[in-house]
Amino acid sequence: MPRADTQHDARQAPGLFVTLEGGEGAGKSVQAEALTSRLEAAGRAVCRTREPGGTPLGERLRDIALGLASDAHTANLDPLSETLLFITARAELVQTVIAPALARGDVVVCDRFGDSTVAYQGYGHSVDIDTIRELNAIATGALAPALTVLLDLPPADGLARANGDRSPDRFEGEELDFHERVRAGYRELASREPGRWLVVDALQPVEAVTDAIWRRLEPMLTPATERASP
Ligand code: Z5A
Repeated sequence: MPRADTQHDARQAPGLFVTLEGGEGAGKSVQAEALTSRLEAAGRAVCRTREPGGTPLGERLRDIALGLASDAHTANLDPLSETLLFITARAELVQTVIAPALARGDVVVCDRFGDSTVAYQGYGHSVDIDTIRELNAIATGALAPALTVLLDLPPADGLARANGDRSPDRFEGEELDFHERVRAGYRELASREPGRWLVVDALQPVEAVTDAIWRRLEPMLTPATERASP
């Protein structure tokens, strides 16, 4: 059952909720930054956040889920436990960061959200997808993004980009097959709900990717004068 408090705050709120999804190295962080700049230049207040993370608890859970924590026994979490960690972090992020920002009228730009759990733990690790959807709904008060951008590219290209930046975490160390399942899962999700998703070829240069997102996002921005009126 959705959490009534979050539902009231976030689903009816004046802000705009945008999420970025995709595989490793797809360019989510780079695009989150570029979109934040464009949105601010357009006069919109932006709350930029990420999953897992975005709150002190979320950052600690991130270290555990990604196998970066110093206690080695968390390095081999089973998929259901892993799912519940991401869900816990999401519940707190929505309550303490996303819902208040949407209530203020901000554009929230979130690097990964509930679709990551469906793609990675569901399609990637075979956790039951209906269960994940239900857990997502409970954790978020059934909050759904107005726009979800899938930055799509072959996993080998994304992993090469990501691994160029730092040493691989637990997910980046998975077999290529796993990342192919995640990609196929994302594409299926996007094809089922084209009104919410925008699929962008992430092999394009950074600015071309930003332009493609902006073409879809800009018309969704309500002018400040309209937002201020009763
Ligand atoms: N996970 C999960 O399993 N379940 C869940 O519910 C959630 C998450 C929420 C998060 O780790 C991990 O958690 C993730 C899924 C799992 N798996 N992994 N690994 P993360 O946050 O550390 O990883 P990430 O989200 O994949 O971030 P990333 O690897 O940093 O990728 P990115 O943000 O999409 O890419 P980037 O940092 O913007 O760019 C990477 C590099 O590519 C960088 O050098 C850029 O300069 C370059 N780049 C970016 N765009 C371009 C273009 N267009 N051309 C050329 N080069 C580019």
